[in-house]
Amino acid sequence: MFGITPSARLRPSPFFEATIADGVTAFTTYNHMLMPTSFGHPETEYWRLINGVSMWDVAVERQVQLLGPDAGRLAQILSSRDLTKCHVGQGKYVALCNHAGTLINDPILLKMAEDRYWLSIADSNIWFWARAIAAERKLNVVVSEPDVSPLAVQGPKAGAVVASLFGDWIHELKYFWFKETSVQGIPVAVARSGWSKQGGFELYLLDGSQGTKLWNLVKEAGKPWDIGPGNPNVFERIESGLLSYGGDTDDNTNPFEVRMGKYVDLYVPDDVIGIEALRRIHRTGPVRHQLGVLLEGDEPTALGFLWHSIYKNGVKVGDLTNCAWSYRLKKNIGFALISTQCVRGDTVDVIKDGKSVRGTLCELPFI
Ligand code: THG
Repeated sequence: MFGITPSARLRPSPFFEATIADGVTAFTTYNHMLMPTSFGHPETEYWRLINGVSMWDVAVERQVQLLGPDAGRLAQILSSRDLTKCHVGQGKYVALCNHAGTLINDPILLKMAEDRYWLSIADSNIWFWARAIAAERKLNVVVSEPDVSPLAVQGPKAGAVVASLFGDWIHELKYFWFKETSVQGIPVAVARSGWSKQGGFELYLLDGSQGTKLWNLVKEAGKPWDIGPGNPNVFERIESGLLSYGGDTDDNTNPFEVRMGKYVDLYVPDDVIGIEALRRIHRTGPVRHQLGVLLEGDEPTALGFLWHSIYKNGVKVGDLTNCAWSYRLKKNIGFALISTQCVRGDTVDVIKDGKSVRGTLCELPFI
């Protein structure tokens, strides 16, 4: 179709060569990197994740490292979730908000040491943000990007594959916890996490020169379970109700609107960015919320992943922020970011190119 011009602005993934060798057919951009989005067989890739095991280059989930005596303070100032009980070796899903309480990223925070944290970020520039806040608050902390690149192994058979490489102790890891170790001389942090609800692990490669080696080790170890390449799977994530920052959010979305209220601790100190706004929004109640939409029709639609307006009784009430064919429900499904006046069970119309598709609102997740 067309090529991509290499430049210093586009950081290569350590797994890039390996994914090319394995037949990647499409990429998206994320954090100034390329992420594989297809290996040419979307339905096979989906069922492999649901029934087997799939491996994904998610090096685009880049790490923002906070290092120094004030690293913990900065992590808390940036995050509206209480981190006082976060242990070394533990990860937590957190909401980063700006001063208006608007969501600006939804990373996994990893506490590497008392004075060292990583934010494993979604698609927005948090190095700028963290450095600016650290400087303004006069904190003793260095913000940088370490040489770290996650490789996800997801699906019901992921545990068997990862255990065959690292040992049975990986089954004892609790959700979002991790351990630093190595395999055949490749340093990695093994975490129980990943952007699917099928279970699995993320191997954070700690030496970018060994990407092809790690990819091929996992590929080889996974052969008995029929492992294959995949990517954060849009069909599964919509069925499972997983949020995509920047896909399902706009410049005005707060955590309460997108089911992240449980990660906002209103009692955190007043110096946490956005907490005063979040307390106010919590008091008055958000104006939108996130629901599922089950669309009429038994054929995959071409609604795609751009936002489409949602109407009820001829009045615009919200947006469809994604839409995909569910192979398990045999329906088109998507997320609505919609007025809190609209509730589960309501009938709505999604409008695209002047054509209207009927849908019913439901709670998330679908499955
Ligand atoms: N892995 C790593 N980094 C990441 C992602 C990842 N950074 C960006 C992006 N993904 C962060 N976003 C999410 C969104 C949802 C979840 C994880 C990362 C998730 N949510 C579960 C849910 O909503 O049901 C569980 C949340 C919980 O129990 O706390 O897993 O994938 N390294």
